[in-house]
Amino acid sequence: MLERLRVIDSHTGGEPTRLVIDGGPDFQRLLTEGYVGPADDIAQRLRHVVRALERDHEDLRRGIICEPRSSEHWVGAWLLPPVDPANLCGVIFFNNVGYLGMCGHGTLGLMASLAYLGRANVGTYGIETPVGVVQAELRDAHHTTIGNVPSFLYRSDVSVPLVDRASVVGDLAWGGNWFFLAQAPAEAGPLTLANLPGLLRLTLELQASMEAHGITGPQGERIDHVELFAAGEPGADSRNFVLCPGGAYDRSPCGTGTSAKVACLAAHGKLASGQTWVQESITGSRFTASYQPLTAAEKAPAGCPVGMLAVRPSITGAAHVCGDTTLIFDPQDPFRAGIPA
Ligand code: PYC
Repeated sequence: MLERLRVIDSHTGGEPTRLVIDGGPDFQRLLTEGYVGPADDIAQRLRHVVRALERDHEDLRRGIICEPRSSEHWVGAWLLPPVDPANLCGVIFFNNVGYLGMCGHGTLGLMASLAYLGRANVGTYGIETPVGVVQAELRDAHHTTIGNVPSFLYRSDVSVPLVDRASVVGDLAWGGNWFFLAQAPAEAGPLTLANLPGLLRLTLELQASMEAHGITGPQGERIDHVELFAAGEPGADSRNFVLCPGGAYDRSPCGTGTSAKVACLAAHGKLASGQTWVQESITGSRFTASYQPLTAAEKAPAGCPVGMLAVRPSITGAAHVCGDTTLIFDPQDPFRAGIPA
């Protein structure tokens, strides 16, 4: 029998998101079946769903996001019913190689898609993710401000060795995903689309080198995003190039990457609380970011070094719906589960 999934496609500053709104796994069941943790631990319940998806639904993930229905540049998003009815929904983001903790551009795309569907009006909503509940303030049909999960600098002055050229020194930080952040070395050339092959070569080597040298997060987490910085065009504080886990680069300034960036700036004393930071992407699209320190009542996130300032980043950006489609999965289709990598 043909399986059908309705998806809403959007892009956020050029970076695409495919939101699955109908069809696929029974998430109400996956949220409860086999779950033994505390009922009100929303992030843990969504991580439980991620494990079930990894165990039983890899074909669907690959089929939705890989060729021939999509490509490695896309981020997918499963729309879930909320665990806490006070929140608008849950969302689990994925890409060509697996699942993400959070996704900033994807959350902006989610809100534009829900506005398009008439499921969200201007206002502020809780969105449940596997790394915590984020706040999303829909400002109009396209613009949203995200109050992201607490973010922090984990280690600074980390040297990542490269073959045949000087090591790159930078920060390891959490912004809802793990990042290595560094000033782009001069020999990398400019952060421009014309220089993509060189930027991809360098960042892929940095990603592989961290893996080979055991450079990880505090619990051995893979540092799967690499973010290089250079001066921005007028009006932007900085321009970035972000390599994603599956080898694609982010066309947007990367919401979790910009969160990690403001956490590093805060920890280095280079950005005051409430001060804005305009982050430009390699395509020229922009997010406006700022942060607030956690309140005394808020717990520092797991893995945050003792004494390190953890902050709550806000990211504002725009997304546009660009497709409203039904995907078809035919059991007789040899590439039903995508073209194998
Ligand atoms: O915007 O957080 C983000 C993101 C992560 C991977 C691609 N985009």
